[in-house]
Parts: sequence; C-alpha cells; structure tokens
Amino acid sequence: MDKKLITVTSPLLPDLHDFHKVLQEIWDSKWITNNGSFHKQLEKELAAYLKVPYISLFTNGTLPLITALQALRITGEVITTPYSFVATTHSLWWNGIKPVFVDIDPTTGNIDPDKIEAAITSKTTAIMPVHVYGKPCDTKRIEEIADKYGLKVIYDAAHAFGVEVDGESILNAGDMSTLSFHATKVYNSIEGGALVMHDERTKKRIDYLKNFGFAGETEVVAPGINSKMDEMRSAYGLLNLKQVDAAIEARHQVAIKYREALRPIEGITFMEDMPGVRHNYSYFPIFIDAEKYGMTRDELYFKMKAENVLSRRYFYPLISEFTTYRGLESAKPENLPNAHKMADSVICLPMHHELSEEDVTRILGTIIR
Ligand code: T4K
Repeated sequence: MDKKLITVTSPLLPDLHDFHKVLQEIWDSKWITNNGSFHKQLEKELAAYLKVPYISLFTNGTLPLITALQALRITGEVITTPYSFVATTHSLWWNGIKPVFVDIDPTTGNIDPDKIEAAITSKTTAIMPVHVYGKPCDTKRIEEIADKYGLKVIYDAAHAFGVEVDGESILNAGDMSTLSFHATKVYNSIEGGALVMHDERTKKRIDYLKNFGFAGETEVVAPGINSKMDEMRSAYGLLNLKQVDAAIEARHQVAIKYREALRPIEGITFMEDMPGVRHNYSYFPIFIDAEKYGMTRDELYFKMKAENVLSRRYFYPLISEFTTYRGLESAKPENLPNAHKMADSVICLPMHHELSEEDVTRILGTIIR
C-alpha cells in the first residue's frame, strides 16, 4: 500500500462550523465585497497583530507589488534578487521596468547589500529586496544605500508574516512592504495579500488604486486596478488570525526536530535562527553538497517523491534563468554565483502546522541513511 502523501505545505484552515457562522452573517447582510465590515475589521486586526501603522488588503500577493510600484511612480531600472518566486520580477515587467539582478548573500539567501551599489545606474529608481523564507534582509544597509542614491525601497515580504527584529515588525522597513496570504503561506485567506505603508495619505492612495482609482462615486483620481479582498476571504482571514500563533509554534517545533536530526549529517546544511528575530518558520530549506552527501540534490528530491514525500526546490530555477529575463546583462550566471549555488542545492522540506511526529520521522528517514 502507498504511504500517506506528505506535501511541502498544508493550508491553515479555520474551523468549518465557525466559518459557516460568519458566512451566515455575510448572507444576511448581503454585503459581499467592496470594503465591507469584515474587510475593515481584518485590516484593523492585522495592523495590530503585525505591529504596522497602516495596511491595505489585496486579492493576492502579486497585485500589491504591482500597485506599490505604480503608487511610488517607479520607472527605469529596479535592483532586485533572482532568488525568489517569479511574481517579484514579474511585477516590474508589468510596469515596464527593467529588473537588474544582484547576487545574494550565501548565508541568508537575501540580496547582498555589498553588491547593490555596483548595479546602480542613472536609470535606477528603486530596490526591491525579498525577505526570502521569511529571513530578514539587512534593512539598515539597504536603507543607507537607498538614502545615499535617493532610491525607493519596496520589500517583497510575501514570506515574512509576523517576522520581527528586536520586537519591531520587519514590515516597517523601506517605503512599503507587501504580503501574500496565499493558501501555501503561514497565514492565508485562501488567496489574498496586503500592502503595508507608513502614513494615512499613502494608504488612501493605495485604497484608490486597488479600486480602479475611484475616490468617490463619480471621481476617478488615478488609473487604478481591481484588487479588493471580498467579505468571504476577509472573514476567513479573521478566523485564521486567531490560530496563526499556534501554527507558527507548531512549525517551530518541526524546525527544532529537523535541525537536531540533520546537524550530524555530512553534506547537508540548513539555516539557523537569527539572534533577536521572531521567525515564522515559513519554509525549511536544506542545502545538499552532493560530493559529501553522496547523492545529488535532484536524486534526493526524486527519491523523496518516490516515497510520497513532496518537498519543493524553491527557488530553482532562478528567475534570471526564465526566458523572459535570461537575455538581460544582469542575468548572466557569472554575475550570480551565490544564487546559482543556492538554487542548485536547495530542497525545501515539508513544513506546516499539521506535521505529526510520525510524519517528521518519515521525512527524515528519506534523507538520513
Ligand atoms: N513574492 C514571493 C516571494 C512569493 O513567494 C509569492 C508567492 C508571491 C510574491 C506572490 O504571492 P501570490 O500572488 O501567490 O499571493 C506557490 C504559491 O502559489 C505562491 O503563492 C508562492 N509564492 C510560491 C512560493 O508557492 P506553487 O506552484 O509551488 O504551489 P502549489 O500549488 O504547487 O502548492 C504547493 C503544495 O502546497 C502542494 O503540493 C500541496 C499544498 N497545497 C497547495 C494548495 C494551493 C495544499 O495543500 N492546498 C492548496 O490549496 O506556488
């Protein structure tokens, strides 16, 4: 008999009975989208939970990236990382902006601040770093560079829900930060996302932009888009917010078990917790040194798959390797050695709140021989 399928993630789901109750309220009110009461309440509760001054909800984590670039009127070239999900760079492409890839720091997987300045040209207007796997970027160094050259900074914080450094939300860094509430994330609203900003004026502008640019019944102040979160997802999101801390703690316990078991294994490395950081354990990447481990990354990946353990090679291939981007000068592999090394050696192990002791033992059993 086939072994139970273990997937890389599993969505955090609200109690169905509780969800029915809120659906009944929505049915009774007949207000199902366009800044309804659940939407307003979720914005309020998320801002408090995430310790951010202002937040705007979106339908996914890609549209806030596109909208932030619009709101800040970013043009020309934007410095970014090739080690992310394609949505990061696609948001630039959709705004007619040229992405300029900069290599990553081999310990965190995030853009290497030491390499940013060399990539700045007269056309550079912004930096778009990613807190990959929820590991905080070196926001201080990035801010110094941005200030020196008069650049905006938009953080793709899709993986960084609830991440804090010395008690402060990582989402407060830069000009704006974006979040994804996709089903595969630590916190989900099925599909969903958000944009975090520092002031009320910017929030107002973003709220116009995600509603076609409408500033009133008959006034359109900007060429906006439609990216409004509906009442069903907002209500679902409110229920999930109540259990996200427990889910993060369950993930933490899985990370502890993985680290303990994998530490002695030759040819396998992983990322440690960073001092002063509240991590969210959104992913658990391991890196395979084929020579020392005695098996390539892909051999291990397919071996796990054959045993019904579905890990993922996030983020392989690099964004710079996709046909849309590979012709760019900055996409040349010789410019991105650390990113290539990480992409070629990574496997993200299953990581979610429902993994049992037995599951973890089975996953580790496919790796430890
Ligand atoms: N920026 C960054 C850095 C991102 O990582 C992402 C998204 C974005 C921006 C854009 O945010 P969104 O517009 O997506 O909100 C997934 C997600 O679709 C994507 O949200 C995510 N990053 C990316 C890293 O991963 P896939 O294609 O790998 O997911 P999929 O469908 O293969 O699912 C993975 C596993 O999760 C499945 O094997 C089983 C489990 N699963 C998945 C779904 C959808 C479930 O158990 N239930 C489900 O409903 O892209």
